[in-house]
Amino acid sequence: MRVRSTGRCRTGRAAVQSAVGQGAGGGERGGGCDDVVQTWGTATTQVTLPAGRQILTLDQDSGGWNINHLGFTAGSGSPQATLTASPGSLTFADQAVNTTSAARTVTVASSGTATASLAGVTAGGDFAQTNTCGTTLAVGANCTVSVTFGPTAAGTRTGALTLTGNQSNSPTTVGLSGTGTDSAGTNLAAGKPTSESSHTDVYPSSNVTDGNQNSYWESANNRFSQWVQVDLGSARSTSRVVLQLPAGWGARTQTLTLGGSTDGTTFTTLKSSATYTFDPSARNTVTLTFPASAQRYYRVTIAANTGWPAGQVSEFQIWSA
Ligand SMILES: [Ca+2]
Repeated sequence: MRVRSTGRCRTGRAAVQSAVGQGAGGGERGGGCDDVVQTWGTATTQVTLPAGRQILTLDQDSGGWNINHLGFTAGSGSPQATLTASPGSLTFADQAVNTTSAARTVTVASSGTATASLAGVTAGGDFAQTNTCGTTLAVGANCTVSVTFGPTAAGTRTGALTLTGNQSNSPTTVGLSGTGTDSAGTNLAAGKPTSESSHTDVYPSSNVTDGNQNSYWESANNRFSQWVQVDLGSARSTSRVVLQLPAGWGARTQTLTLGGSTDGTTFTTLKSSATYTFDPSARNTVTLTFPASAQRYYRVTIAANTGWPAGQVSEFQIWSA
């Protein structure tokens, strides 16, 4: 800025000065200082202003000062839009498959130094959204996004809320996750520890609770009968067990029994020995139902297999209902 003295006729100082020199504006004579050549002083300083409207106050030390020109130039950091979403991630409560949760709210704040222009707000995966954001968000303004979770399948479901626009941190994202639960209950065996009478090669019993239909347990070959079991950790009442083999395998039958135990030693027969067909047309899935019974250990004992000389199970599901 340039300042001119009208009072005591000397080169001025501004409260924000950082450097004062004889200015390019040259000298002149002014009122009250007839005998003194007044001198333009050019004070240049640099301050960083926070976002929003600011008030600049010039403080004279004595006398009076005229301001001939006050100029502003953009600093090295030009105004930028920034969006801040809170919370930064959302985890929904368990939700039955094909139902929709109550909405959870994400607050989006325009926290930069320029107005944010929104090009799109989307929720991916099994999530949906509505919002109050409009197409622009002034500095300091907020809007809300309401997110719902509608799992289309059981298990962990993930997605993201994505806001695209001119903000420097575009896309602004919020991680979304939730667990879809089967409308017919919960697979209590998922991820639970297992044990076995034997296994061959790289096919341990842990494969039967890993949630992957393609990974399987296979017992030692040519040594029937063989068993595989799941430990639920505590006695849980169930009435349905689902056994699977990899969906692409050829059809076969296995002759098996299902036992339950509360101590891992004494087993009660839940399903007597019978021959079950694993058929790729039915996704190689066999369902065993039995009167509800509270057991901690569930064991399948296989006495015969027409497809391979060993017991084979890829998923051992124990359903709560
Ligand atoms: Ca598996």
